[in-house]
Amino acid sequence: MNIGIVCYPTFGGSGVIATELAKGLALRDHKVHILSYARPARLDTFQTNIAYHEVDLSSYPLFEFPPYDLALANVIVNLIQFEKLDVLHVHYAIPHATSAYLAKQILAEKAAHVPIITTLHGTDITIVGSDPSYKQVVDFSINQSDGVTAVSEYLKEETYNRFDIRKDIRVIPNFIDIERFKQTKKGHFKKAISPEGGKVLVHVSNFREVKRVPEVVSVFHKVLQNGIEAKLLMVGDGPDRQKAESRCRELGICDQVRFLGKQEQVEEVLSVADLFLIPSGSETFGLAALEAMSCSVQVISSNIGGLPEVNIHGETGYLCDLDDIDCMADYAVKILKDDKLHARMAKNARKRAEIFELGKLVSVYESYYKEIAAGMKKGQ
Ligand code: GMT
Repeated sequence: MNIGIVCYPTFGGSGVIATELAKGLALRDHKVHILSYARPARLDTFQTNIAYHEVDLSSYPLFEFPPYDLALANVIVNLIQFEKLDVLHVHYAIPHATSAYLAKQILAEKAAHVPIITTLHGTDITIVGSDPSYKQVVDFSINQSDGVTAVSEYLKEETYNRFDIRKDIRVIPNFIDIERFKQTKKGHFKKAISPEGGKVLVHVSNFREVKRVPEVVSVFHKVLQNGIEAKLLMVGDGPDRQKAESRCRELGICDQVRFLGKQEQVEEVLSVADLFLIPSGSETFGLAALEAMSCSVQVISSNIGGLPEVNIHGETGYLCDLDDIDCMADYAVKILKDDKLHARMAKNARKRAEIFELGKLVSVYESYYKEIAAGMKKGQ
């Protein structure tokens, strides 16, 4: 098939999933076109069958905010017309589903019909999408898509609860490249981080408020108070980094916390981790948790959103109520103090991650594209 994929280029989960899906489809001989305003972080090497189309925003003195939605719609129209796409798959509803709808209307005049599939990822529904500034448009654009998928059962239900959706939403969970994300021997790195041989705790996110990064530091502080020698690696960057650094200073534990910034090879950091912390206040799936689990790292998370569909309490780690720092620290200590439990949960985490193996879910998306395309042909 000739497939168009629209996504954000940043380190956020939706961009990662869209790019990995593109790579997986390209390996199966589909021709994939990725559309974004910058080269996606995970599109780091040349791959036959993948073309990248940058949406160019020409500036004009009148525009304080150049209309990206229109520029994107324009690129979509060109691609469908000249590259003869069989399907257009947009990741994250805002503004991608709306640009796709606009392109569809323009193309209808030219009698070109291409199925449009929207994958809902998270904050496009739970935070930004539900904001009154966007809600009506998001609602409309989702309903205008030919196929709609959500990355978890939780997100599907939230979408029905928050919007007036008349479409059937298919749950297709996020996935992981288990060959890339696996524990590798990184003894020298572990020694550099923790020369005295203590435990290494890791957090990875884009440091937005929902990620609760200061709380990660608080959980870690309590772990130290329990007499566990440990270091905390904070991977990523974003608006709440200062707050997290301040929390370290307030608690007097700056020497034990390292802020590594954005990392391309997260799997290398995860390979030295003894525990992963993700106390998010909103998480529709928790791709970062899945990446950790695939590297055989146990997860301590909040029990909100889609996290319980990924991290299984008592098996792959533990889940606690939102902001219950004591609970998260107690479970962290429990795992870190018990080698047998630690080893069992590491194995379980990897096993659970294998359920979300990339190849299986690329096949599910392939079938879904065909199903939606066939449905459209029937309806014509
Ligand atoms: O909100 C983010 O962290 C970024 C966002 C995205 O769409 O880029 O992440 C959401 O989608 C990810 C991939 O499907 C999910 O794994 C994350 O749980 C989800 N984030 C939130 O719901 C906060």
